[in-house]
Amino acid sequence: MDVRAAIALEPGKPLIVDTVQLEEPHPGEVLIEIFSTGICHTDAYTLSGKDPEGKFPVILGHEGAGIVRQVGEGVTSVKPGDHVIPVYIPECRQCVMCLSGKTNLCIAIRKTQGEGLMPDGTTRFSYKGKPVFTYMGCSTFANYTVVPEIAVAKINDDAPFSSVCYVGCGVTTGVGSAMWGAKVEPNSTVVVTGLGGVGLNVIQGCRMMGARKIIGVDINPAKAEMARRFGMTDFVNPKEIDNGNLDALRDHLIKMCGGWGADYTFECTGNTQLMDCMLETAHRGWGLACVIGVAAAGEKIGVRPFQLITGRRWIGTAFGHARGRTDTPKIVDMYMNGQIDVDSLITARIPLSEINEAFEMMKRGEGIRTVVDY
Ligand code: NAD
Ligand code: AHE
Ligand code: ZN
Repeated sequence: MDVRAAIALEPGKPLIVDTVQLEEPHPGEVLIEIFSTGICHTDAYTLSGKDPEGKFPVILGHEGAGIVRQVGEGVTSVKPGDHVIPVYIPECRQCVMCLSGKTNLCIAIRKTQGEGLMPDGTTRFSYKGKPVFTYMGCSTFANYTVVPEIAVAKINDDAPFSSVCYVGCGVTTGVGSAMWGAKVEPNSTVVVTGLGGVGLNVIQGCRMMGARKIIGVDINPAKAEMARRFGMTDFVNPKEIDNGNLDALRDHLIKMCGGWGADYTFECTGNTQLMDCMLETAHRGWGLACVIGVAAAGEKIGVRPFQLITGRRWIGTAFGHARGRTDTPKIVDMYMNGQIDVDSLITARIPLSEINEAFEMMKRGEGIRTVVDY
């Protein structure tokens, strides 16, 4: 069938909005009509050419919501008409990762997904007769997409697509990191670097868990107002602390947390120097530093091991530790019950034809999340 899509033909170039061809779902796959998709910083990262798994031409996008229109042979968990979110971390419930109960990082189709292919090693999209790769198993910058059944989360039928598409990545990553990743305790102190689409959700997650002091750190002071609305108690602009010297920033943050550091830190920019700084800002004896931001291949983090010997702990999280099919609908329900605010963070809604301008806005630091409504 013909579908409308934004195609990334090559790295670093604007997307082409055009008609592409989509094949029917193969066995074990699901055709979804996508009604809305958010634009996450990770889409911009892959488009930049720095992602070692970036394959081109590709249809990016991994923050979508829509309705199942057709299912391939053998599909039993969803049916046409179901409202769903495609998830980039699937949940097969059979692999060693899923069965461990210790991680959300299902391994069933990770290899082909990273190669931009469906589990059977082929592609479903094509453009001008040539195959187009799938992105993170989702490719939501198209008004129809085909995804494996194990990557389809069924959600509340009443949830508005234009809001809950964002649950497909940023909301769940942020809120889940506080709730399921770090398991923030009541009355704790927290530092969050990067007050964007993910960091602000970390902040609302930490507030929900009862943190008493939440320090937000961003080089863009325009982000502070929204962060305060979401629970930030103090704002620090690193540029104003000894001209951006990160040792000085660390000492400043440690002092703000009472002298021994923060109970929890969350790094949401992808800057590796800040990741080191956030480990060193964690409390002596027990502080937990959580890496969320994505850094390019070849970039490294490193601190003096003494920092770990003296009780600081380093973890990372993908999709906020959320199990794709089990936990995504729970975050949608939290939104529907009014426990979390998603709408205030969606600062622009646009048609697909304006998608390149949305990437430019992200680069300029304007707004928080942009959603494309098909
Ligand atoms: P965003 O563009 O909305 O926000 C990034 C924020 O970081 C901006 O406010 C920017 O001003 C700030 N920033 C950039 N450099 C900074 C610096 N040196 N010091 C302080 N602040 C700085 O991006 P987002 O969508 O919130 O994504 C944030 C990061 O999280 C990206 O690296 C993205 O790839 C990653 N991510 C990871 C996961 C995961 O599962 N681990 C999920 C989603 C996104
Ligand atoms: N191909 C990238 C992977 C980057 C990465 O870590 N992605 C996160 C999700 S970011 C969503 O916005 C993730 O899920 N990681 C777990 C996984 O298995 O990829 C790179 O840099 O190599
Ligand atoms: Zn994302």
